[in-house]
Amino acid sequence: MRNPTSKIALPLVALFALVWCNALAAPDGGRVSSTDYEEILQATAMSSEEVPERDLVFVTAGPLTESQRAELLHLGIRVVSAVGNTVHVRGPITAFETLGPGSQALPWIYSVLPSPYVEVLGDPSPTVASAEIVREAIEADRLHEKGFRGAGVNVAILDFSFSGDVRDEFGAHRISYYRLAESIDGRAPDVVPGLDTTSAGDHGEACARAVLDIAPEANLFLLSTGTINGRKEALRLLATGQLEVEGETIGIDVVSDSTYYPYPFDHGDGRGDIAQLGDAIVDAGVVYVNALGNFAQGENTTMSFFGGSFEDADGDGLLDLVPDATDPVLRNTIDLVVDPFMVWLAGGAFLRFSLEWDGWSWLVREDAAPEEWNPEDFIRVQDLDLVVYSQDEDTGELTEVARSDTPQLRRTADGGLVPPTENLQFIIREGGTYRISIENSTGRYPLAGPIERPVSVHLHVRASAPFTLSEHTESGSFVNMGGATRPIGVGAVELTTAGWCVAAYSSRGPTSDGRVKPEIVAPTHFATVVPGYAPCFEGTSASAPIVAGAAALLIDAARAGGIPHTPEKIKEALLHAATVLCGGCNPECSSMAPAPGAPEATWREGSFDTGFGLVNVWDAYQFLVAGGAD
Ligand SMILES: [Ca+2]
Ligand SMILES: [Ca+2]
Repeated sequence: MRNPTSKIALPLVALFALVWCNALAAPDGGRVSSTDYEEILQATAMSSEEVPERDLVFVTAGPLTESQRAELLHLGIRVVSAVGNTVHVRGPITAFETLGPGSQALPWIYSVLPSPYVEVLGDPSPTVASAEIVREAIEADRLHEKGFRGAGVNVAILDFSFSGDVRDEFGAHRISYYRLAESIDGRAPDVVPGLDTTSAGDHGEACARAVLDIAPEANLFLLSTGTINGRKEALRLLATGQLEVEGETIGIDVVSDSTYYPYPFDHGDGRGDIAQLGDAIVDAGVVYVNALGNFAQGENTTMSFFGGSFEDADGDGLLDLVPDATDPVLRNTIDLVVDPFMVWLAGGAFLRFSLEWDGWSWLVREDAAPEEWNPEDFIRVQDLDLVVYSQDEDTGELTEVARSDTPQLRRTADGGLVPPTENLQFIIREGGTYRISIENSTGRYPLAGPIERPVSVHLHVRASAPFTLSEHTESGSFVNMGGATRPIGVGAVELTTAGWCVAAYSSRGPTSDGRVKPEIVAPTHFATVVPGYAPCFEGTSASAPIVAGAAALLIDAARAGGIPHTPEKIKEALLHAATVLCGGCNPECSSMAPAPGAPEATWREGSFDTGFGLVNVWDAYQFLVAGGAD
């Protein structure tokens, strides 16, 4: 089979060479995906007086300037919110016409993300456990018997879909719903009481009920944050350790977060915006519990992950993703088989790819500001592009379906660097075999020359129809908050005939800098009455609130006993007391030691699939009472 990309790559060499010569030149490439662009063109062609509106997220190099805001307004695009380098915008669909493939307009926008919404974590699995079985598994019932049920502990739940059911049922203590009112002029949003009526679903409600399964008397503050900027703002607010609502100050003790945003902010090392905010929240005295993700499975799944360190040894411009394969297509691409029947049944499916590599400025050069870099520093960044093909079932021929080719080796207008990420989302009408390649475009820049290096890549794949990613990777498959240092990253265990075993999909560690993730695992696939999830709630989404509930019980007990209970103490107690699950649940113990330097390594070994083990809140309480003595 011929290599289908060699023809496509050639004309780009010249084009990017010109771009490189002028450091401030506009980027090339369709920042709006071709599927979206077709929709925009169709709307533009309509003579209808009613032009539909569209929300998009622009990723920029730095904070939005006043002149950039004015440029957008001129096009009829309003800024809903701008937080750091993500700008949530809204406008008539026709206003985005200038951002199509090949466009030179608005050069300070280097990426356009089609969906502004934060994702939830959920995926199918086996035996349904009752709330009683879950409480027994983590020994929460023993704390209940001592009268510790989370009374007076304030737990915030970050999500974007609440229905109000939990409040209606649990009236005895405080359960309050809030939403972030994103102001249209880009000001920081206010926290407003009440349900967010713009988002359907009840994922947050299922999380709330899971917290109450463990800590039935905890106060809940359910915070609806539907967009990436809403989420960043919510994290910033929580980094003060409290919420200010209508003049009232509410101190937050625990945060439970089972959401993620399908865009990477670091190389899984906890140094990006989102992870740093997670750390700041813990610094403010709050126990932060986050679901690690459901990306570790490769077969018959809707979320998967591929990662590793790759070179282009055969010199065809594509990273050798399967270095040992002799066939060039098999060596340079990985296959994604999407269930044809399910795509047919749904009349189509979306595929989403998020590629990220180790070219972040802090990983490449820490000793100089980007404006002081020399060409070799830029070479260390590397410019990768993501290309997806469909493969003909009979002939094996590949046809390019979508490409994300943001130029990374370009200084942005404000002297910054373009982050090492490529993002694609598009609709397919047919299932079957798709192939993914990662092009290394670094050599097309004259200043870069032939210098190459192995590149560590992370690729998250998400689809609305089941697929199989044959070359999937478990290691490092967590989502954006997963790399944070101080929060508690939670994996999922399911009840099986062998006991509590790690779920195949539960995202694994370690972090890119070798730290143990998950820190702990908790039951998933347990009974719920929440309509959208009944009869059972699953995924790491369901496990994180169990740990949040456990933390609430510990804080309740610690307060009653006058025991110090900083977030570090609570985390240490939970991790120290967790029940070791060697090999997931395999009786043959083979847990891996954490990398040297990991703080937990001094007192316990952790594995990269189950962390320090299954939550045991009773033993954690004993550990706290004993003053943390080993
Ligand atoms: Ca190659
Ligand atoms: Ca690129």
